[in-house]
Amino acid sequence: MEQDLRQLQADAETNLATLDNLKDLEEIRVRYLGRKGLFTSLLRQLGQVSAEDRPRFGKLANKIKEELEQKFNTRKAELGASDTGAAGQRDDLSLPGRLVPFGRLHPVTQIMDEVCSIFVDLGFAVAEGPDVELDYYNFEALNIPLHHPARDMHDTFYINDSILLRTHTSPMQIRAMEKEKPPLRIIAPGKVYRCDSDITHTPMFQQVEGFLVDRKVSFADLKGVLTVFCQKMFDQDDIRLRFRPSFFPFTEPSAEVDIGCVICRGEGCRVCKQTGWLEILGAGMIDPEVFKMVDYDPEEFSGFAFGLGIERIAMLKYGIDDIRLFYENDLRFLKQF
Ligand code: 2NL
Repeated sequence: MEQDLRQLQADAETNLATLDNLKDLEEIRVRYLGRKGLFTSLLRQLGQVSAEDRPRFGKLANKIKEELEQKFNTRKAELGASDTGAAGQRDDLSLPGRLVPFGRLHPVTQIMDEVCSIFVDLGFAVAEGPDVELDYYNFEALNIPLHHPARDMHDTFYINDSILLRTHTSPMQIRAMEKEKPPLRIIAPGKVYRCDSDITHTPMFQQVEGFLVDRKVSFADLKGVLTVFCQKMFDQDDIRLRFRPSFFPFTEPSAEVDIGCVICRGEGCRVCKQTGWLEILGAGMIDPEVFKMVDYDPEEFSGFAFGLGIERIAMLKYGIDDIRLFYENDLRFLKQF
């Protein structure tokens, strides 16, 4: 009996050493260790062995079986590394690797992050808040009372009489002023909504507004901050800025700010419509009426505020002429950034 067991083990090991693929390995494993294999039929003969010898042979049989199983597993792992299975062919190591699809940030998000980080470097803190707002924070507190003509400019999505989708991120700035006393330097980035859609408008767009309040803040401070921002954003130290008088209900005086065209450098081109200038943001000195709404004394404090559209900056930076491209989710477009 012992002789037979050892012979079986030796045969199995010889087979194992000479085979060279997983298919043969499985065949041989079944032949020796399978339920109806050679090993099992040998064990059946254990019944004919004398009761006295049986435990010894039993133990030996178990030991040999365990050893064989171990050796099959080791060989299987060795072969597995270089075998493709069914066809019995090896991997072609010269094939190029499979590319893992790689995600990236949306171009508007990339510009948003860049804008925010420039203002953070200038000492501004970031305040975020809800897209669904109270009429009070979106309009009333910003010196735009009910029936004020400025409400028409905003094409607001109303949810009910007092709740709406914010049309700008200024509500966050009002909340910040309600909570804290000056000095304050805050930017409010986020999505805003207006019922409008054409090549320069989408119903949702993204905005960064910023404001600074302290004693003796002047229009010169506003010009300084916006100049540094434009220099960094457009990577151009000698960038030119132009302030055109304008009107916003929440600032006085107000201005629209242009930069020298970054495409033609002022020569006149399609993007700047031959003017040499590009409008990039609106700004002004915070209206005393807004200060009164948050219980700041306009005699003691002054401040500036500004707002800029992120898609507009992305369009200028990348030479895109239709804002809707950003939100059509066409991967052929998005993959370029
Ligand atoms: C634009 C113009 C602007 C502001 C936003 C503001 C906020 C507070 C008080 C006063 Cl809390 N002003 N924001 C001021 C001037 C212009 O945005 O063209 N945005 C795209």
